[in-house]
Amino acid sequence: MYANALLAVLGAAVVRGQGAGEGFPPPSPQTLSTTLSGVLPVLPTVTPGPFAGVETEEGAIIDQGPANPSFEPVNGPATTQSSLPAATYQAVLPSTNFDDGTGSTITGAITISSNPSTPGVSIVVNFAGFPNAAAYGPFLYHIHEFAVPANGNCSATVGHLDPTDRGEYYPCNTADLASCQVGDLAGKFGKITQSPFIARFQDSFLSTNPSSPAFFGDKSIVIHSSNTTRLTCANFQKVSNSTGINGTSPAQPSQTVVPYNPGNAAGALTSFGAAGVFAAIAAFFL
Ligand SMILES: [Cu+2]
Repeated sequence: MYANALLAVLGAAVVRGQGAGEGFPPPSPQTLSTTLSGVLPVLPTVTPGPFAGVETEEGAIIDQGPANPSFEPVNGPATTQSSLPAATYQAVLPSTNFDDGTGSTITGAITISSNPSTPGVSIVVNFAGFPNAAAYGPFLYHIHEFAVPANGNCSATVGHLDPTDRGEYYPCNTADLASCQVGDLAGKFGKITQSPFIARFQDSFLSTNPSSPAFFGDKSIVIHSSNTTRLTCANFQKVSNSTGINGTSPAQPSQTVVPYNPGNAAGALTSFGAAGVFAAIAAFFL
């Protein structure tokens, strides 16, 4: 009942949000200086110096290069993660978007859990409330290198989780996921083109081991518009010491969206209560 009520409210919000977004141009690109951007969206071995000749917007590259299937990361392909510690992490989007210029608020959560049966992790994405896809999409989402600070500044998360030092000039080659940026979820699994967006993926290269360079648990998720404007972001929080989203259950999770209070994710999880969080997570996978 509770979940259904939430969905009804959410559905209404989605309709209103899409209506509000129609007819409005995307937010004006905000090109940051290299010193403010603090990210290296270039090929370190190809482009001399950080950002040389590369246009960036809020710390992310705007125009990617052409497909280059033979390109390999500077540090070699990503390492397949096995024998990971049992853990589930979740990033719950805040109730207010970082950039609300689209007139729609993206809500929901991404949950990532270690996988005892196959290498890597299981990823369940459950987002809703995207603005009009024709105007602002398709949407990108990545695991970024740093956590969101208390003021909610998504730009402070800097660039993508990229332990192999691939950079993001060349698009991810989906035929060779080990060559992609580890944090480039949109590149590996596809951009978001529908709302709600509910999906489940297996990823071999993310780690729940805090000592691994591919550890994501102290990092963040960032959702961008098609021009890479950062629309919203949230920090991953450990919600369980078990592999909560494994098994043979159907790939399609429910559309439950975890309630969220303004502020940082830690505060929301505390106020929501551990039992509620676990119930919500369970609802994801039923
Ligand atoms: Cu990103």
